Amino acid sequence: MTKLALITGASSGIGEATARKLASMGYDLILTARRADRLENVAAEIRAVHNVEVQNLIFDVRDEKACEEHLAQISDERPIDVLVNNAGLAAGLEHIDAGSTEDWNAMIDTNIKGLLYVTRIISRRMIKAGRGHIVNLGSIAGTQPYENGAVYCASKHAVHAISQSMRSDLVAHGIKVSEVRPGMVETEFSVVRFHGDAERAKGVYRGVTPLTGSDIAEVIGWIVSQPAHVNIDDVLVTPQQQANAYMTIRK
Ligand code: NDP
Ligand code: 8X3
Repeated sequence: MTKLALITGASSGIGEATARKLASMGYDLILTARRADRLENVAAEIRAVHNVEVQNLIFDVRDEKACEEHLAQISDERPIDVLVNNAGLAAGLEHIDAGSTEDWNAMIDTNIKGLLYVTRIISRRMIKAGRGHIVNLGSIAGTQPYENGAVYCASKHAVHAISQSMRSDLVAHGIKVSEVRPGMVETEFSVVRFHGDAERAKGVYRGVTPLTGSDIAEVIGWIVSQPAHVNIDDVLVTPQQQANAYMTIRK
């Protein structure tokens, strides 16, 4: 039977690339994001190239009720084989005293609470089915906190902790849990972090060949292709020029 994957935040970047990768592997897809037009374009392009079904759900993962209402639209008839908890953002890059509480709330509500809302609903379906695989998008920031990034780093530390606890919570139900933790990936991430300042965003990748969304999608494709008895718990992926969160060699 054709496998089914649900990917949050599939309207750009890593989520979009993962949608294309899993479609190329024959997965039917349920894609979520807030921007309906962007998600519709992604779905249309995937349908044109791959013989798979794509269902779009447009909602904000910060809204618990919206998560419940939209995810209830998924047919009960088919188990969800893979959930990729990818929707997330960084907002702002400054010392703690200069931080914006609006930015902090956006990161905490999306990266932590949104992931939890979606996971609670989908994990219940997976438990019923007795199988499934959850892949969380953590970050290098989830173990290596850096200056100016207190709340983003805290949110990804939370994803790291949640991933490890979930692994224990779900192991007896035959469900796999994996975390992928990238370093620098050039997507819309930095434009979003700098509130639309594309020039400043470009500077993040100056002199570096960063990872692409497709690089991370390849890793996710590999993780979900392992035999039933193999669980990839945690993968840290960085550009060759980025040794860690604190050391990047720019050419
Ligand atoms: P993008 O900004 O390109 O993509 C983010 C995706 O998340 C978009 O599809 C966006 O869709 C969705 N999203 C954001 N907020 C919400 C929300 N409230 N409700 C629903 N969907 C939302 O960034 P990336 O692809 O780089 O980021 C994907 C994940 O990877 C994030 O969790 C990020 O923290 C993580 N990551 C990124 C790294 C990087 O360097 N780029 C490195 C390490 C981790 P829409 O706006 O349409 O809702
Ligand atoms: C995104 C990577 O280094 O900007 O999670 O925090 S970094």
